[in-house]
Amino acid sequence: MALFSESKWVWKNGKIVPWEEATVHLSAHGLHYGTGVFEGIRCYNTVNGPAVFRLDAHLERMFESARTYGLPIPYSQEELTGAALEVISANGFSDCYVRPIATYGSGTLGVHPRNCPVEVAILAWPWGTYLGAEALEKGIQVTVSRWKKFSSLAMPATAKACGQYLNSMLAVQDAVRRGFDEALLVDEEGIIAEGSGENFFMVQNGNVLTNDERDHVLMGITRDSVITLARDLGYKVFVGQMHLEELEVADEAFFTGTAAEVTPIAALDRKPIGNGKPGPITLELQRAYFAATSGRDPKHQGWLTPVTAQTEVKQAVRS
Ligand code: PPE
Repeated sequence: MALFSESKWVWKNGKIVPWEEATVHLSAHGLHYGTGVFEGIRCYNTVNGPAVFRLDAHLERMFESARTYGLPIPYSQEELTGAALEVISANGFSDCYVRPIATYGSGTLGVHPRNCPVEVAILAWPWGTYLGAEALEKGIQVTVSRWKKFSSLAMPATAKACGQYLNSMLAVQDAVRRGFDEALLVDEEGIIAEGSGENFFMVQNGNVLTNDERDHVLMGITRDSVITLARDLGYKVFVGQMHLEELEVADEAFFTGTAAEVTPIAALDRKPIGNGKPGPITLELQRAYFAATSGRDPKHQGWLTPVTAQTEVKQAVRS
């Protein structure tokens, strides 16, 4: 559950402001047309204190999403790094979710965003398990969405842009209405794309399978971390197209995402995957992921940016 009530401070256009003052006008372009890009990042209370997981990769993707949409972010990546750390420490959080957003504000309406200022903000708030308390342990109930994943020829799925989430929203709302936890979106040919807010993996004959941008997915940073960890553990990871009929005979399946972390999928449209319990390889990868996020994996310390590094970053930006 998202706990906004515990968040007191927001970084907005270069300053830390009280939560109540972090507002935009109802005429904002981003509100009318979904014109904006954002990120979702987690800060973990690691064995060495609070640290942000893969902050650089997330901010790099945010700048790439902005370039795709021609949205100029008037800050450098170093400045946003400092800002993210600042908003976490201003709120006194150790475990939290961090949400940078850059969106067109109020200037004119009409689809072309001319004369609209770019508003940049970073929010932080405590956010527990994305898909419910038992999701990580027992796995979730997934349905194949009636809503198709949009093609990257229509909107680049590799960009994390606000308006693109209407497709995800239709899919997850429909899934929940029908009694499932999450939707799996496929393209118009029935090829698997991703969840409403997660990348998708299967395990078959001891091998790990996932897809990539050719199948209209966001190139998830958790996906990338899990591929690396799977290879560290000696698994073969195959990246390519995945069809629903392959999932029928898969031994295991799981979702990955910053919010969802590594969530086992128990069943697809009520048909159990494997024996209907989280599979051993899924659980091993989940443990490896949490070892990395908690600072217990010596090999991947580089994925963690300590929140205490904040002052150094701010000094570096100023000089
Ligand atoms: N696909 C989609 C469509 C997606 O939204 C996410 C993240 C991913 C894949 C996984 O990406 P990554 O977080 O880099 O591993 N979804 C974010 C937003 C969830 C939300 O409800 O908001 C997230 O997990 O933070």
